[in-house]
Parts: sequence; C-alpha cells; structure tokens
Amino acid sequence: MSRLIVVSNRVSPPVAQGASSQGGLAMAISAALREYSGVWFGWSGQSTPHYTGQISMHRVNGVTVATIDLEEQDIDEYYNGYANRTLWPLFHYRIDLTQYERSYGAGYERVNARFADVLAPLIEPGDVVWVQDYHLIPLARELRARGVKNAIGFFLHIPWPARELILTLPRHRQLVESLFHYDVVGFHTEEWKNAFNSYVLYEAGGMQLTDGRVRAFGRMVRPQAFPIGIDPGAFVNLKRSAAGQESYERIIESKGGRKMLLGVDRLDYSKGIDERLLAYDRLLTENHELKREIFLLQISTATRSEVEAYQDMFAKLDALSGRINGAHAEMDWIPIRNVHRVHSREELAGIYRAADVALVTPLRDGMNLVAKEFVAAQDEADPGVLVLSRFAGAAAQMKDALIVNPFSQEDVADAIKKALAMPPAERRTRWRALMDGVEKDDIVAWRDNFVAALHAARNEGAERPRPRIAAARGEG
Ligand code: ADQ
Repeated sequence: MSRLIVVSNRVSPPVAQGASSQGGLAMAISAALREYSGVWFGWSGQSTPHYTGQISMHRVNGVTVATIDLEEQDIDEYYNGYANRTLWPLFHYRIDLTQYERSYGAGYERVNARFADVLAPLIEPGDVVWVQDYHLIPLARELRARGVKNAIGFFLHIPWPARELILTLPRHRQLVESLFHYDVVGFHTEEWKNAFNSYVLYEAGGMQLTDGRVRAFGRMVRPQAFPIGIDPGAFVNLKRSAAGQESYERIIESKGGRKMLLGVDRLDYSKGIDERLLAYDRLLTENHELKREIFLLQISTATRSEVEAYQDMFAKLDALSGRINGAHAEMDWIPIRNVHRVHSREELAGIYRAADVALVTPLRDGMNLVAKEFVAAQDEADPGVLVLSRFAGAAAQMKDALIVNPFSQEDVADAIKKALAMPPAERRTRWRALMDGVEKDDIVAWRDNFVAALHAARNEGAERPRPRIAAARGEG
C-alpha cells in the first residue's frame, strides 16, 4: 500500500491528550494521518546551535513522526522572515506590512533545500507526498532535483493573492514556477485558484487545458479547489463532554438573560478584530436600547510573538476594548469581555454553543474554521446566527450566514442587529442549510478528495513521460 507522507512546517502529532490545543491546520492533518499509515515530516520547533540534519523519528498513534531542528538563523530568515514577514502579509493583501528582504528569501530557499535533503531518502516508490502551506512552496522543486519522481501535491491554507499584488514580490516568477514541480496544487476556493490561474495565463504566458490543468514554464500542474472542513461529529461530542457542558453552563449563567456576541481568533491583523470592535462600538452608539441587552465575548490568543507586526497587537486591542468599555459601560454592565487565553476544544465547543451570534469578520482568510466550528456546536432547536465576512474563503460555501463587508462598520452593525432580531424559524432554517454544508464538506472529504487527486495524478504520470526536471535554482 502506498504511504502518505505529509510535510508541514511544524509537526503536531495526533495525540489524544493535548489535541485540545491544536489549531486549524494541525487538526486537519491529524485527521488525515489517522486514516492512512503515514509519515509526518517537519520542523521540530526547536533550535540547534549548528544545523546537523539529524532526523528524530518516533511513532505516535500509528503515525511515524519525523522532525529536524533548525538553526536560529534559519528560524529567523525562513520562518519569522520570509514565511511570516513576507508571504503571510502579502497573501493576505497587506503589502503595507510586507517586508521584502533578500536574506529572508535566501533562508527560505536554504531551509526548503535542507528539508529536501533529509526527506528524499525517506521516500519509497509508490509513496505520495502532500506538502502543506506557504512555508514550503519550493519543496517539490528541491525534491525533484534530488531524483524524487513520486506524486507530490501542495495545499495552500491561506488565500492566493490577486495578480497585481504578487507582482510586488521580488522573484515572484521563481516562486510561482516552483509550484509547477507539483502534480496537484490545492486551494480552499475557486477564487484563490482563479487568482493563481490569472498569474499563470497573464503573467507567465501559460495556457489552460480543457481538463483544468495549466501549462507554463515547460511544465504542467493541476490547480484545484479543495475546501477544508472540520469533523462536525467530533464537535458535537466535545460540546456534550463534561468540560463542554460545564463551560456552556458557566456562560449561560453569566449571560444573565443577555444575548452574547462571540469572536474567537488567533490575534492576527488578517482577522479584523479591531474593525469588529469598532463596528460594535458604532452599534452601541447608534442603538442605546441594545445596551445592557447584549455583550461581546472576544477571545484572542497570542501568536507569532517574534514578528514585530504582532508585538503591540494585544496592547492595541486592550486599549480599544478599554476605550469602548469606558464609553458605554454601566455600573452593572460591561459591553466587551476581552479574554486572552487558549481554551481546550471542549471549553470552546461549550462557548460556541452558548453564543447567540458569532462574529467571524476577517479582512482576508483562506477558509476560517471558527465559522464551521460555531455552526457544528449549535443546538438544532435554538441555533445561534453566523455573521461572516465575504472575504473569508468560508463565505463561498456558507451562503446562509449573514454575509458582511468587514471594512464597513455600518454593514457589520446592521448584520448584528438583524441577527439579534432574527425569528427562531429563520435561525433554524439558515442553521440547517449551514450544517448540511459543514457535514458534506467535512475534513474527511477534504482529505479524501486531495489524496484521490494525487493518486490520479500519479497514475497519469505513469502513463506519460515525465516532463524534464530542471536544476534547482539558487536564490538570486
Ligand atoms: P488560522 O489562521 O489559524 O488557520 P482558523 O481556520 O480560524 O485560522 O483556525 C483557527 C483554529 O484555532 C480553530 O480551530 C480555532 O478553534 C482555534 N482557536 C482559535 N482561538 C482559540 C482559543 N482561544 N482557544 C482554543 N482554540 C482556538 C489557517 C488559515 C485559515 C484556514 C486554516 C485551515 O489562516 O484560513 O481555515 O489554516 O486551513
């Protein structure tokens, strides 16, 4: 049987204990590897004074986990640098925050080559390789240069930016060309896929074939949309667990009959948290009758603290929520509960369940799993309402949410009012349609569809001669 080899920047083994703190990507990969006997390869998260390429392997729950340590310079240039100071902001349309440093690009190429050096000998004939996310775009090119002929797929968890934006990246052509060493390149939505195809057709002079593949740089690749999902059944179990029930009851008691708006995010500028709070401020300013009737629970967790753009975000969020609380609070009512902590999956499920309205208003998001988790945790008889940004990939699937423009305070405030006033029958109808989608496009469908596409690509590859293998490029 062919093995599945998953490669991602960080490896988060699928242990039952501790799974409660796993984030979106880690949850998705754990679910994929639980099904296939596979290897999960990536950075250990640890630094070493001198890079050795020494691989540490162990088996966890039927999955072989293989990791390497990186040098401080690698971490700084590849991870904190090119991945999180260059590609993340650029791909989220924030060219104002994007740092274009040659040393970051060189570190990115170096670490991808190091990953390939260690990984290539582990790959056996018949294995399929599935590379995850923007940290590892050049990995297939590096593996091909080392003679790996297996099917290799890539999945991008974040948006693919509009063509005009990616042109601001020095050596954008080299980055896109790297993707042509994969057999399948996956995106969450047709929109991100079309943005990629637009670059291929209009910037790289490529062409699209009738079967959906695109040709450029003398090679061919299949770009395809694979919307990621969650495990909705697991979420129902989480909310019914003792910890889920307890957090639900704690919130219900503390609501004191008020309606609760909920935001749950990694503290990231792409998530639109400040804009959300400003929309809420406006709602309270213009609708005094809502005061004391509602409150907002905003849960934001720290992330990427090495990167400057993230360092003052807590201070700014605290200042903003403090100002809004100061302006509107009364002696027995506070409009915003501003919480910075990581909750277990069970607690989170109970919190989602107790919310009346979820505010999922990113300015740009590859998919957004919080929207799907909120839907999965609702009670069928009395579900809450999802307010969802049109700029989240999830909006393409979750059309029965109240879709908003997160840049417009008026639009978000109007949607909150509509959600609060929505009759129970409409809430149930919308929720049923949303839940049907969450159940249909779940994590299993995502995984199986991608792996099937990769196997099909492997069979296609066996029937026709492989395109020529270009030499690996150095960082210019
Ligand atoms: P993220 O940007 O991390 O993922 P998202 O999809 O919303 O965004 O996933 C966040 C995850 O973290 C969710 O599973 C959520 O439950 C969890 N989480 C957030 N705050 C938490 C808290 N306080 N306590 C516990 N858990 C918390 C990236 C892309 C997304 C894409 C995913 C998967 O940016 O667009 O949906 O990958 O592809």
